[in-house]
Amino acid sequence: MDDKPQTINCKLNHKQQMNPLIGIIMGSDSDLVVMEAASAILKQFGIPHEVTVVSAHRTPLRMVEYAQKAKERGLKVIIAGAGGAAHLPGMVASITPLPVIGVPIKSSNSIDGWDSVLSILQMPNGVPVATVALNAAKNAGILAAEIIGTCDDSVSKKLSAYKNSLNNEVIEKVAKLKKDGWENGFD
Ligand code: RP5
Repeated sequence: MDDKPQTINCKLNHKQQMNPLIGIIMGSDSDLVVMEAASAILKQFGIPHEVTVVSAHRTPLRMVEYAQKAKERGLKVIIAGAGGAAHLPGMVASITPLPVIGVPIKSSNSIDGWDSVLSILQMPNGVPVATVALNAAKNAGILAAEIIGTCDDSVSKKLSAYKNSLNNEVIEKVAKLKKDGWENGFD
């Protein structure tokens, strides 16, 4: 038996870098107010993506078609947001081999948001959904970018720069706090 580790080359070619790599879907256009944060951060990282509405309950056949065709259309990751009885991320994950990131949304039919969180989080063994915090579409976008970054150095470098900027923001606040004292706040 050959126990040499296999080389996996997943570098994206130019055409792949131009087409949408990430699909952002949501159960209703009323979710857009939350989900647009995923698109905004992906734009910041220069990652092509698409945004559309796919409802597990109102358009089940569209959901199946979207999930079945996602990989062959060149998508690498799906971000799926839904509120209330939030079945979209899990159902899409049950069909596609792509990683699915779920965004629980506190929506008009949510009791308190826990309904959406648990509907997306508590998946059975074999069908994972990477669930972010309630309404945390920005984090879903960052996680999707990190997955793309495993194959694309330029994206990975942008993520490192982004994390450095988060670090620097805190260090600046620490210096300001030390200089001005905590009683004056951070403004
Ligand atoms: C869910 O129902 C959607 O994801 C949305 O969060 C919620 C409410 O949808 P609308 O009634 O606003 O269309 O399926």
